[in-house]
Amino acid sequence: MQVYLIMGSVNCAGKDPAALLRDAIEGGVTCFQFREKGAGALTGGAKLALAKTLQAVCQEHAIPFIVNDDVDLAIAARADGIHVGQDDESAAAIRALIGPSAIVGVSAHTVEEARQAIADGADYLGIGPIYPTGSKDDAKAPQDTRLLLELRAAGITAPLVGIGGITPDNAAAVIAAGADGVSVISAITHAPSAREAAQRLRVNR
Ligand code: 3NM
Repeated sequence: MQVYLIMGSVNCAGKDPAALLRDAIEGGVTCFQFREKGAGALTGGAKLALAKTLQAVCQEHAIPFIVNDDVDLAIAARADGIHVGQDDESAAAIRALIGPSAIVGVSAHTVEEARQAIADGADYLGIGPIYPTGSKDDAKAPQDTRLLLELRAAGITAPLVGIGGITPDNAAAVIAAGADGVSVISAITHAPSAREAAQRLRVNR
């Protein structure tokens, strides 16, 4: 999860999601999360069809395909994993549904939430928003790298992925604060070249 791309059709601004994903992986994306949310998001069969298309691209390149929130979709598509927030079921409950070998990621906003998610068996934690983001309507206040530093100072060794407003220019600060990887939507999906943006994230982190 060094360079972790999150994307759904609404993030692609008219570009073909599969082509964008392929470009980004060729640039250096190491993990993908399908997050089909927001105004105009696909539902039902169309959502499953896009999931399968993007999963095939991930499989061609041997990177994990992770589904955001939707446990039924993750099971139906046989995804490699699922990422959930604090309002969803616990990592333990999700793992019981999706299977023992699945990757389970949890968003955490405090040290307590992080400890609980790890106790529940989360494989990694998403920490954010680090910087202001325009990609999530209900994002919390940005906290810069403060929580990453706090988590590491508290002795938490679980894999941490920073999220929110991360770009090739600030990715190194996120890693320096203790993150194992950077997770982005717009830095790649809105870039003139997804491949170049992914390359720069990979090199600069
Ligand atoms: N989750 P961008 S911030 C999906 O804080 C998501 O948990 C966040 O998009 C969190 O890279 C966010 O364009 C959006 O800022 C990240």
